Amino acid sequence: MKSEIERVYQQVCSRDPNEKEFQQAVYTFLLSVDKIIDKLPEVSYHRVLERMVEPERVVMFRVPWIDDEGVCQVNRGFRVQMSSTLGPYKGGCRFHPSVNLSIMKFLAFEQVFKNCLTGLPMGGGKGGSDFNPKGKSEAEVMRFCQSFMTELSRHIGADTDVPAGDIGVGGREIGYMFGQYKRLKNEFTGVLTGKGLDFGGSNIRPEATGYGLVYLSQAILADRKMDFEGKTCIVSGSGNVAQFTTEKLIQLGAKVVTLSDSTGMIYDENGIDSEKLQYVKVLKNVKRGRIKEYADKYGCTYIARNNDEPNPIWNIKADYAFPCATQNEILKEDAENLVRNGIKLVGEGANMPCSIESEHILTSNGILLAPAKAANAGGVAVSGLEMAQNSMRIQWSRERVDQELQNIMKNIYKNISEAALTYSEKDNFIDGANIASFLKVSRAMIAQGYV
Ligand code: NDP
Ligand code: 2IT
Repeated sequence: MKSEIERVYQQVCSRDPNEKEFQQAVYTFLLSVDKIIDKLPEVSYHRVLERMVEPERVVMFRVPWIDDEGVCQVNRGFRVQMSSTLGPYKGGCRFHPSVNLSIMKFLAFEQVFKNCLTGLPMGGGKGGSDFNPKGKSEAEVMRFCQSFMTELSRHIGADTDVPAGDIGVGGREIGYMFGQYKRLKNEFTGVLTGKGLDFGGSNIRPEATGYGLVYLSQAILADRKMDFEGKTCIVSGSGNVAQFTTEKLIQLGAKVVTLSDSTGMIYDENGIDSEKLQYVKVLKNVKRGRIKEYADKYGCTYIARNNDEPNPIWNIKADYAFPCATQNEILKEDAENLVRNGIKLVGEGANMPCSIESEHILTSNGILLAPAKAANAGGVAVSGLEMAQNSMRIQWSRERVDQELQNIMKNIYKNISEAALTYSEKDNFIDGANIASFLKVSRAMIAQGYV
C-alpha cells in the first residue's frame, strides 16, 4: 500500500477501533484506490480520501415503543448520512438485533459508490435499528415503526435523505413509516422508496435487487459465451433478494437448489420451481415462518446452521453461487469449498458477503466475482426511478421499469469492466467497481470545494 492510503486506513482504525465492518469496507476499497492514487495528485492535495471515510452526519437516537404487554421497550435508531456529493442521501434501513454503528457505517460507505454506479443522482446513507422484528405482533411492528419515524422524520426529506428497505424492512415496514411521516409533516412526498404500488411505489422495486443481480451476472457470462440455461445455482437467504434472484434464475432456465435463513438451509436436488418459490414467498413474507418448513413440505434435505462450522450451503456442487443473506457469510473455508466444487461465478446479492480473505481466494482461483456495489445496485437503481416517478407524479409500467433496470445493469457492467481493464486487470470487477465510482465521486467532491 502507498503511504497515503496506509495513513488514511490507520486513521480510520485508530479513530474507530471497534468498527470492524467499517474498517473492512474501507480497506477493500482503499486496496483498489491504491492502484491509481499516484496518478491523481489532486485527490491527495484536496484530502479527498480523508473526507470520504468520515460521514457528513451521523444521527443516533432512542426509539421507545410499547409492547403488547403494555411495557415500554427501548431500541437504538441510526441514520448515517455518508455523502451528499451526487444527490440526496439515499439508502435502506435495516432492522436486526446485530445492528450497530459499525454495520451502519460500512453499509453507508458502500452505498455511496453503489449509488454512483447506477448513474442516477443519489448520494449515500444507511439507517436502521437493533430492533428484532422476529416474533413481534403486527401491532408491535407498527408502533415501533411509528416511533422510529417520529425521530427520523426530523432528518430526512424527499430532497434531503430518502430511506428504503433492507434486512428486516420490507413493504410492511415502509408502509407504516410512510404513514407516520405523512401524518407528522402533513405532506405526501417521495420521502421513502419501496412504497406500496397503490401509494407511490414503483413497479419492479420489490424484484429489482434480485433481478438486477441476475442481469449483471448475465452480462458477465454473455461476454464469455456462457449463460444460465440448465446451470445449477446455489442461493443463500430466503428474503427479498434471495426470492427474486431465484425467480429470475428460474425464468432464465437455471436450476436453483438451495435457500437458507439464520437457522438453516434447504437443499432441493430437484430444483425450486415457480410453485415452490410461491410457497417460499408466502412462508417468508406473510406467515413469517422458517425455511425448515419447506423441507418438511417438499421432503428435501434440511441442514441446521452451526455457526462453529463452515456454512454447508457453500459446499453444494453447482455452477454459480449467489450469497443473498448478509455480510461475511462467505469466509475462508467457504471460499475454498466453492473453489473445490468448481463454481464459476459468485454474484454478491448481499452487501459485503465475502470476507477479504475469501474474496482473494475466489478471484485468485479464476472465479468471476460480481461485487456487491455493482451486483446488487439494481435495488437502489429502481429506488432512484421511484423518486423520479414521484417527482413527476406518474407511475411507469412494469415493462418500462424492467427495461430501464436492464439498461442500467448493462451500463454498470460496461463501466466496471472498462475500468478494470484500464486501471487494474481484465475481470477484476472489484477494482473496476471501486475505481469507476471513486473517480466520479472524487471529481464531484473536488468541484464542490471543502464541504
Ligand atoms: P430480508 O430481511 O428480506 O432477508 C434476509 C435473509 O437473510 C433472511 O433469509 C434472513 O434469515 C437471512 N439473514 C439475515 N441475517 C442473517 C444472519 N446474520 N445470518 C444468517 N442469515 C441471515 O433482507 P434482504 O433480502 O432485503 O437483504 C439481504 C441482503 O441483501 C442484505 O445484505 C442487504 O443489505 C442486501 N441488499 C438488499 C437490498 C434490497 O433492496 N432489499 C438491496 C441491496 C442489497 P432470517 O429470516 O432467519 O433472519
Ligand atoms: O443496500 C441497498 O442498496 C438497499 N438496501 C436498497 C437501498 C435503496 O435505497 O433502495
